[in-house]
Amino acid sequence: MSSRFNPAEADRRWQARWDEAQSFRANSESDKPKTYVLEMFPYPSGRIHMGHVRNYTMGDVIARYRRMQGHEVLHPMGWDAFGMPAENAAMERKVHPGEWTWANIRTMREQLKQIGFALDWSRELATCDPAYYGHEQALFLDLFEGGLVYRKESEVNWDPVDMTVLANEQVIDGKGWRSGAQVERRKLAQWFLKITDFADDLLEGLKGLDAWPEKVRLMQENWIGKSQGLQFRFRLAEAIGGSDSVEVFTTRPDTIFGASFVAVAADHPIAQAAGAADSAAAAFIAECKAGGTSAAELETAEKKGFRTAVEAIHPLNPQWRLPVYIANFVLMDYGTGAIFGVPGHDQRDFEFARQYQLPVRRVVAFAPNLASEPIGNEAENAAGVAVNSEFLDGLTTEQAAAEIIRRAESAGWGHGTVQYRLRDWGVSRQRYWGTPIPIIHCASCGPVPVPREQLPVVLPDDIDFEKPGNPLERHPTWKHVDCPSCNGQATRETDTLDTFVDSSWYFIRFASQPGDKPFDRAEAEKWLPVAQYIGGVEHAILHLLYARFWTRALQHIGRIGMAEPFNGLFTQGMVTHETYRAGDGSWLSPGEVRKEGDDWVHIESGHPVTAGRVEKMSKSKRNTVDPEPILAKYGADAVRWFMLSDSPPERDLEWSEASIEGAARVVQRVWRLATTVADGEGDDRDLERKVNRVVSAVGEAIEGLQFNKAIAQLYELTSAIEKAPPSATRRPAVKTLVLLAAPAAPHLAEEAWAALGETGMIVDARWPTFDPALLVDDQITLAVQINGKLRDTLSAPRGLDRAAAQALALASEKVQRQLDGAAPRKVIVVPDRLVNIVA
Ligand code: ANZ
Ligand code: ZN
Repeated sequence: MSSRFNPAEADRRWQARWDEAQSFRANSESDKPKTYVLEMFPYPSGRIHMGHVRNYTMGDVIARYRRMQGHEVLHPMGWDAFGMPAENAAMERKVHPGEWTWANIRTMREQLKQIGFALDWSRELATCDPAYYGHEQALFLDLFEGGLVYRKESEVNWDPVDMTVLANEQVIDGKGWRSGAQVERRKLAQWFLKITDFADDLLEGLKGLDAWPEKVRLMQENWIGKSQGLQFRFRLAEAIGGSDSVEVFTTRPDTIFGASFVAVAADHPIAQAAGAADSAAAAFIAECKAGGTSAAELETAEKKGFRTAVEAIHPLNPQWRLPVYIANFVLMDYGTGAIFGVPGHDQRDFEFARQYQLPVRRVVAFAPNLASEPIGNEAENAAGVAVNSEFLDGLTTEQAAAEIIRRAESAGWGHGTVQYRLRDWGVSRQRYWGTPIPIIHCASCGPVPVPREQLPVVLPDDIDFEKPGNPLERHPTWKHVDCPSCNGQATRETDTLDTFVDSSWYFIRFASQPGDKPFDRAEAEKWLPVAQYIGGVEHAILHLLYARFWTRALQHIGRIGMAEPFNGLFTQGMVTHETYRAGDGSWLSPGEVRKEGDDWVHIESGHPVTAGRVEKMSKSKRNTVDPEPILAKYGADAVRWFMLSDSPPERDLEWSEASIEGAARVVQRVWRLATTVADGEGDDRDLERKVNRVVSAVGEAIEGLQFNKAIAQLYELTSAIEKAPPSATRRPAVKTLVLLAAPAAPHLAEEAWAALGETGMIVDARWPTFDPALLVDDQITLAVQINGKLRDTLSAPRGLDRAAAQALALASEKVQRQLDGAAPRKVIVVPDRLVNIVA
């Protein structure tokens, strides 16, 4: 028996054994309880990074733990394989996006396999595979037929150099993130999914997701952004462009007596009419259109407006006239695209009023007697009581709002409404590397779905990235087809689907993958919802919301019987590393620097290096550590162990080679125990109790996703066994230790299991059980107080009688020092808990 565990050899051997035995193949027909464990599938960017390793190790521990508990576990892996980086690579390196992507998948698959994850590779999928995206096209058509897909002109961020639409996040300071060109707003016909139909349901559903982080639920809630308010009309003193009134939406009807102006969005019909009549108005509208469309951008931009010639009439006082502006901070697609401005109580309106010398009136105060307090340097948006507001005076903000809504409804000038910030999901992308939208445009028939038997609509391979824009659009033949409906000449839709569509249903396809349809409902429902989903918090909003929507949409059209796809969600922290900079400010990688004494130097040049903040590993700061050489040096189990041990999983984990070395040493210690444990005589009750407690604690920690605590328990048990004298208890204790370590360090566990003479693989062994009765400790902690103040804590045997407890407490050095020779007046004993000395 070799004295050292040799991961390089053992890892490969056990991975091959699991493969041969198909240990992790999930059987949908099994009658065991089913558990679906899923980590967010990776984008095949090139190589596995430490973030992946951490994420997948956590999921793997749960999967292996449940398996040992006798569950049938589905733990699949695949590739979120469409998207921009592949096209960028194509442009920069002249390699086909598909070739680049598949090569990355091959590399990363091999890397993942080296870590020994308990994955069902037979279910592997890649979203760029026609065998996947063809089914996605079918689902798109199902939703289309179900009335959940529509086409509409909408404003987009247009990059005139790259000739493409940019997402809001790709617009930086009004410029395209790649080209640096000034972004324009353009109207483009695009496909939308009706996520807003489900806005309230998506919001309500959050309440039931109690195994989700509170912060993620809150982020989704804010994103959906439900506001209760009032929608009402201002009559206009004179008509403009055929309208004699303007409809506004407000969440603060209580402030109606504080109105100083009315403002409409640049795209509002009233603005358009003003622009048609007045070139200065038209110029202002054009100015509004330059720059991004994101709400954040509008929020921070300088508030600007153009005063039109029309005036609005206050609904509660016909003598009261308000100027009507076109304003850059009013959005066309929120509410009604028009507002009334209350500078005293809304910051945007406040800034606007400052700019254009409009009145700033107080209509809300903390208390009625503060009615004449002027508004200071900022709007006061907090609730309070209405002041300077006629019949509303003295009512709370909530009461005043209700009163205005009541009056508006009874007088017929407005009605209470609910608004959502959530917009329908625009899924059209003017890109090549995505799922082609399965629609054909015909001049006489309009948009026609591609007939099902013609699916998948496959991307053409012969494309060129020499010119900017969408290669599908300029491909010589691909888009030219006959109309399925009238046989006339028609063209394919050349937009592809947002890659978030690909990730909105992959978890269903993992659960069931028939060849002839996206999934089999009955089979999918055997696995779903996912019991535990793990991924980065950067997906807290979009991906998770889209996946929840997609599942609801499928439920709506009768394709699946559930609304929520992910029962438990966990968002793990990041893997971080110190950053290093050379004298010229350029970033240096950890491999290029060395510590000399207290200073860092550049290995090659010997120049001094500045060590900077500990930050998320990223290519741009060059502070990444490639998992592969680390795996080669220390083996999979040490890396897995480290990933779990050093921080709570929701917190950042700072990379440290010293910790990896520590983990590698524990692996060897467990190995040594397994290979050298000698049988002794007699039972070791202490060790028995320790083992029992650790079994309970490790299970509890894994269930609570507190992996670092589970690992800490394993450390403790290892030490306890090492220190224990020879007995008949040691060998079973080692066996239990190995079982408990199996989810975290599976290769070591298999090897040790065999060394202990067990037959069969540990992956097929059962998780140890514990005796709750033995959890009760024989030692208790006794608190000792003097006059009610804690002075000492003492360890004492359970069940000590009062006299003995009193004696023990009085013998305490700290107590004696406090009493300073004085005799206690009285001693109160609460058995097994407390001794209070009255001095
Ligand atoms: C008057 C008012 C007074 C407002 C006040 C706020 C404070 P939330 O709560 O986010 O839904 N608003 C309405 N439609 C808008 C649009 N299309 N573009 C920009 N702003 C718009 O925001 C609702 C509030 O945002 C509305 O309530 C309206 O301003 C403004 F003390 O009306 B409020
Ligand atoms: Zn036609």
